[in-house]
Amino acid sequence: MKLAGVELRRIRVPLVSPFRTSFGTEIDREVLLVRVFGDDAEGWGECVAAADPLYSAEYVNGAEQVIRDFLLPRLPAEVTARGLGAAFEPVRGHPMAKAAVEMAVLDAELRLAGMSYAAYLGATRTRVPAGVSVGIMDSIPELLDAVGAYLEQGYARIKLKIEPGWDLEPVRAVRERFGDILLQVDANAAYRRADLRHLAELDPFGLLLIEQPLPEDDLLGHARLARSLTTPVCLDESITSARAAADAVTLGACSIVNLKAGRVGGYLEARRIHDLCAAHGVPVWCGGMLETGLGRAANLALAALPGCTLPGDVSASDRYYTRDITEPFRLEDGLMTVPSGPGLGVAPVPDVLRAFTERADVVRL
Ligand code: OSB
Ligand code: MG
Repeated sequence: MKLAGVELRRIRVPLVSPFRTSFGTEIDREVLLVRVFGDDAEGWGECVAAADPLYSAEYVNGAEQVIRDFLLPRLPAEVTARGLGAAFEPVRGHPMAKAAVEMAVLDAELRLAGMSYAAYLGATRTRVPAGVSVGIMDSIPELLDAVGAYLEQGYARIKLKIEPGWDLEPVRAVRERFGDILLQVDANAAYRRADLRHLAELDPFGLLLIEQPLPEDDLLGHARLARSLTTPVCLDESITSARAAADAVTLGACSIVNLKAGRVGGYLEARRIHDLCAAHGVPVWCGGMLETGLGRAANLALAALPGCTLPGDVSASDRYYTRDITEPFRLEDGLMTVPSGPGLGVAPVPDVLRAFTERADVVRL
């Protein structure tokens, strides 16, 4: 495929309510969209980097600059998604920037081929159960109201964001009120090795997993923690590549893996992690980064792979946005439908996209 240019578009989409994690609060999502185009091809990518470098080192302005100055100049004349790994390899880090370009190229390629992301990745299901990630709230009653509403809507699993000072009490309150639901927690690296005894107090609550309790680079700490907890440890931030995933599993740092394309440089690397985990009997599930409908479409394809045996953070559009930039994704009987059209199977609605756009620049190749 030959590309004529790439549009880098910055949009700002308001969230239905502030999303608070141990690393910060997001009120609206500042998103970088990547649109590649050529004679007969067009494809969309979504960069999951947030405004601030709090989840990981990447942030949206930096990702945009890396794409413009270092990734686009490395695109070969004949572009394929498969070839991008080698083309981008000399640029260290910046997986979210790389993933956004790959997502757009793969969309264009698959649209030309008439094949869906799901079919390309090897999805085996047409609908997947959806979990929901519930932010840190100001009070327990507020949390119980939010969780109750999500359960009523049909979400199959609840994930509570936790941090020191907001962990045992919210988990106990949710268990007491809602009983034997599928429940897990995500600390986004808010604890330290010295918190091992405290985290063990979560064990009696029968959680599905605890996600990323310790810092990204602390695999040894996670291995020690995993040995002393009955709650399974799942890693998110630490899993930066297929090799990191293999190392973490070999070290016993986790027994479950969160799959996120942006964190690992793209959907192709995410699928490698899926395959590797499946081969070792390690359950995986599809994580989320508050994506718009574009990233959601691709995540649903990933979530439909056979090794994704736990519900993902692939919630309906209205969990995040009053108006999504694509036609909204809906939850039906606790399930999300995996797009089946060519490429992502969805595209931005022009009027909505225009309304949310702050600026758009075209880079000619
Ligand atoms: O750690 O999984 C995370 C959102 C932004 C950054 C990191 C995370 C999250 C979520 C929300 O938990 C997942 C979603 O529903 O998109
Ligand atoms: Mg996480």
